[in-house]
Amino acid sequence: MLGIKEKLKEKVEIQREEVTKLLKNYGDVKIGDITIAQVIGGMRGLKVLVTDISYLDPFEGIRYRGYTVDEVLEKLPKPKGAEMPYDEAQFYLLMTGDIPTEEEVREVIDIFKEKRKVPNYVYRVLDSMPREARPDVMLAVAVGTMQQESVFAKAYAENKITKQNAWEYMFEDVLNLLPKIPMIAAYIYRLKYKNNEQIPQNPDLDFGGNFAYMMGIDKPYDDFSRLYFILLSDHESGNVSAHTTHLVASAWADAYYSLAAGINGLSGPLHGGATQEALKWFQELLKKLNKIPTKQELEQFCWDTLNAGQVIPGYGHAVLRNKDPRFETQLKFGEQYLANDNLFKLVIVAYKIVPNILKHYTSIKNPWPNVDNISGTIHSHYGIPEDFFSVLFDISIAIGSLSNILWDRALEYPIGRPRSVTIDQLSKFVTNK
Ligand code: NMX
Ligand code: MLT
Repeated sequence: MLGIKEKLKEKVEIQREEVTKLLKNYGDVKIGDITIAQVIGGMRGLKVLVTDISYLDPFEGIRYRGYTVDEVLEKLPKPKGAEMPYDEAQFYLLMTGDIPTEEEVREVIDIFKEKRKVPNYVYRVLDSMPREARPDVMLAVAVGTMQQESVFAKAYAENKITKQNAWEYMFEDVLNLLPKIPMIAAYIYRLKYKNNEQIPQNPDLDFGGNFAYMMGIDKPYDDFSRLYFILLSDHESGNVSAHTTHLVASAWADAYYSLAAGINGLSGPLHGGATQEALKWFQELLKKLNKIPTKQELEQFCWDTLNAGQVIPGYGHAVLRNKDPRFETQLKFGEQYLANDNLFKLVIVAYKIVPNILKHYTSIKNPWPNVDNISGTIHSHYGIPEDFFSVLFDISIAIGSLSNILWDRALEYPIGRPRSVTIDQLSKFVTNK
């Protein structure tokens, strides 16, 4: 068996040749045009990023390295007795493009276990932060604090890095950093919400299983953790958090700086924060009526939200134009384990009604529930407070974003640097047409 590093070496060589060929022979070929609406509209629809980690088809949904969500869940190896695959297997898939064998995933599990011990100074920094600090801020601080561990930064300072070998140092950083993220997240959870009563790691457990164990939450939360970390690991690297991580790394910042930036990028209510907002919206509705609403009551609540000039959180998407398979997969999990949960019942009722309300607005391009619509309900079912939700999303994006920046270095992508225009220039451009 080839180890993950040797396998990557082989694949990097092949992809480098492909990129060189494309640049050399077809560098001038146009793959699209830019409109003023796209320039003003957050680059919506513009294909200006390149990644093989995942691809988002607007109608079919996400494919990780070519595999649909269902295929990934079916094909990746699972821990004994578990319903969901190893997150380590998803990492292997995103990194190499191959579904790992049991032996191949075992190598990653062993590396992750060996590297998951968090330096003590990180805990000291976290302990000294105000208890009011948001948990995702604490996670970003913890990751930033560990920057001094970066093998890439050290090698750069010693003039050891070349364009060709940069990815190997990045690889070391990625393997050192990723396994620590769920450990730190669970520590923050217990510190903030469980009176700092920490649960030591269980060396027998995998990435997702050990996270659930350290959180102190019983089965099937281990399987939900594994599932959630897979589902949100990447979305064609174009979402704010993944894109931020990539952009920061493009200036040859190391994995620690880059991921800390991505964690901050996830926080906004239109992105990772939407999980919290969606749950709040459902809770408010339930509190107001004290029962599952009728169709009319739910419709009225939607109109009240929209007429107040607010978005209905958990619906819509910047790219997807159909139902999100990541929503559907969590729905299936909910049907199995949350059938008696009132909030979950509300998610199902809303699924049938809210899209029809949103369809009244022709400007809304996707009226369907997105991934964040349901995750908060499941997190809260397991007792997790709302402001911790983005930390859970952060653990997921770490898997995809770190795979991405490894490949960015491997394929020698340059620093990201788009050009800008002024409004005046745009106006003149139109007048001169
Ligand atoms: N409720 C009300 N209005 C909406 C919604 C919604 N759920 N979704 C889109 N719109 C509005 C949007 O604000 C825009 O209004 P205006 O023309 O006045 O500026 C119009 O519909 C067109 O927006 P779209 O082109 O359909 O969506 P866009 O790509 O701009 O934004 C989101 C995508 C996801 C930011 C947007 O759908 C939204 O704000 N949804 C609610 C928040 C949310 O659930 N975010 C989570 C996204 C997933 N994630 O994991 O990050
Ligand atoms: C995500 O997975 O981060 C969200 O669906 C947002 C996006 O892809 O734009």
